Amino acid sequence: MLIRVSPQYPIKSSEITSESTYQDRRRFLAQMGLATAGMALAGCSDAKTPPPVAPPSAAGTAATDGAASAELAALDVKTKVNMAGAEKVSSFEDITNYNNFYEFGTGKGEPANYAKKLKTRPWSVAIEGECDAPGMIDLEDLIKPHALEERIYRLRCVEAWSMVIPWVGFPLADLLKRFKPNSKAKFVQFFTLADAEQMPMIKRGVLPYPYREAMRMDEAMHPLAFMVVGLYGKVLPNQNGAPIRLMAPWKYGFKAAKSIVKIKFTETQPETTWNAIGAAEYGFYGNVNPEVDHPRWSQASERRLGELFRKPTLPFNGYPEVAPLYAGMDLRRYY
Ligand SMILES: Nc1nc2c(c(=O)[nH]1)N[C@H]1C(S)=C(S)[C@@H](COP(=O)(O)O)O[C@H]1N2
Ligand SMILES: [Mo]
Repeated sequence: MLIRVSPQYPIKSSEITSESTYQDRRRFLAQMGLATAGMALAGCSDAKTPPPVAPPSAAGTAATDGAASAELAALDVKTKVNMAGAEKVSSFEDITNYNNFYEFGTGKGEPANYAKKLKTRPWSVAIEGECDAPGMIDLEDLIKPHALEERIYRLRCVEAWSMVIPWVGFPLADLLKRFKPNSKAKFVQFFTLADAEQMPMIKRGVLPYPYREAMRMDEAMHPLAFMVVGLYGKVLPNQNGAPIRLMAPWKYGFKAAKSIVKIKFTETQPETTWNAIGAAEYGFYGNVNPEVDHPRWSQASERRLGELFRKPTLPFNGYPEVAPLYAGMDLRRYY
């Protein structure tokens, strides 16, 4: 019942966004081949070292990059909103070659390599828990009713590096409402694919799989919370969490579960992967907060990929409009 092969979601070839317009200023630095560091484990409690301080290498060259992105279908993007001010958008190379996706390896370049063969069609998402419309929904049916938007958001990893990414997707709230969460739905949990046949690190990985994330319902319903199906105007590359992943830009990147296969509404706070393996280092909330350091490194500043100097980290990653969600909460305790 769940598997139905259906056409790609809305695509219009005239809508192709030119990568070059975004990345020309970045290409120079990337092509200098600045030394790769990338040794620190993504928000991983096993890591003994602080996060890397050297600028990353952009593993892709312009040539391979063009080839890779050419295979990705363009999406029919209806509106575009820049929510990163005057900050430069990160290059397609950086966004797609410097990844955390532990199911495919802990090195920053491994997901780009090993996720190539991930099968993202057909795909369906199970809807469970405290809602009046549970069931299994095919990816195309999940996406179809939504007008696709581009949103340029900052992404801040708990490891203290950051990027600016032009995501394509739609508000998470609009999706969740369709499943009619009931009055007991206080949290929503996301489960991601854990297929040992396709994902080399499922059996050997440092994390318990499936990777799980969650938010309070009011956080998930906030207009900034975004369901992502693409970037740079095209279908999401596998290493970035194809075919569908979360983005809550005021939270550390580990909250942004990739390759989602199940959404579950719960009454009590669900377990989340990083929090379960290291609660002192990875809070349930995971809100970006320059005043609450990771036990092994400062969160006061960050390394923006492609830039030479660290920059200060902003409360809620520069999205203060979410602050009312946490009114009256001690953000040092609920980090
Ligand atoms: N399933 C899954 N989702 C995941 C991760 C992961 O290892 N597995 N890593 C998270 C972390 S730590 C970050 S910073 C972001 C990185 O997203 P990006 O590679 O698209 O920039 O994905 C998040 N989502
Ligand atoms: Mo991260």
